[in-house]
Amino acid sequence: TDAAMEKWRGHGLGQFIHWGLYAIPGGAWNGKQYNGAAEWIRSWNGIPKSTYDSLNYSFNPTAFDAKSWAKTAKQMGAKYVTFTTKHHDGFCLWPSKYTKYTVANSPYKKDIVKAVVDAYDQEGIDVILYFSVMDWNHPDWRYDIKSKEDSIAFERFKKFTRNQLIELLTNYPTVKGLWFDGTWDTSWVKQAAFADELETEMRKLRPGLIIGSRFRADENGKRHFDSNGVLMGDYEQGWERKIPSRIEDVHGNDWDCVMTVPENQWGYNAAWNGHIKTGLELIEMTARCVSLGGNFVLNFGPKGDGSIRQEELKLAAEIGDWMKINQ
Ligand code: JFZ
Repeated sequence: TDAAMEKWRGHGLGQFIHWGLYAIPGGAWNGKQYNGAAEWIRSWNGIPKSTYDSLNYSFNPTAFDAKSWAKTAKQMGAKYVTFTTKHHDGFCLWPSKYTKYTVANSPYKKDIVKAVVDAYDQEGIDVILYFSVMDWNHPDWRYDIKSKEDSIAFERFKKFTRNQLIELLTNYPTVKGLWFDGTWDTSWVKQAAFADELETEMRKLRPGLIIGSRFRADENGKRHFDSNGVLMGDYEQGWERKIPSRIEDVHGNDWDCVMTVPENQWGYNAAWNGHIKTGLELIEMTARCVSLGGNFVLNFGPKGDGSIRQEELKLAAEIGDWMKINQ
């Protein structure tokens, strides 16, 4: 892990990509544009599970071209990408053997994760896989364990999670690490011993694997430290849409800051909310993060058809021009 982290530390700028079924409605439902995070639309808009879950039958991104995504990242100067293999809705962009809710059961059929990994590999850009433990589609997911049935279900869910992670690391052996999400609920927080075991298993399978600190979390989703205050995981994932002010704030840990272009939207939303960051602001944020020893990871939310919106392409080009004269 030391050599792997040495490389990771030098990346400076990364790209985040949030892409999944939520990109199809793009923040709108029944003709009403919703101003919140598009990837949460099912939850915020009270869309019935069965209605949302059948979006897989509409997933056919005809403009998806992983090579052009990777070229955009390269042109921007990104040294790594963090890509959503499965967000909270549970839809898998790879043909997982452990659920039917995958790209294999969409009109598109093909393995998106493989296309992304291959294209970025070809550009020499490291790939980190985003994985949400929380899974709104899976019948065994529980926010809390209140009964015997719940605990039996959650035992199955742990196996399912373990199987999917081992599957990802086996199918895509070139990926460098995992960026975790959806671990803040009590059912998962209570699984410390299981997380220890799984971490050992993953590290054995993939020596040098980089595991983000959000693999563990408390109920606020904010803490990823052991009882001695030592960071659990190879880097601190807590810097979300904020940048530390002083070097003391990072307590000597490695960290990355993930950032949205609008206020707080990750998946594609046709209507961006709040202040829309400019190229100059994003360049300044990159410089601030690097000067404090962290990596800055700028989020992109491709459209339902797989294309990247013009505004994001323009920002990538602006940042890229600046990166070119600074490396
Ligand atoms: C999570 C997701 O819910 C969101 O959709 C997006 O993927 C983002 C990158 O991660 O949101 C979080 C998770 C944790 C915190 C804040 C937002 N946190 O620890 O402060």
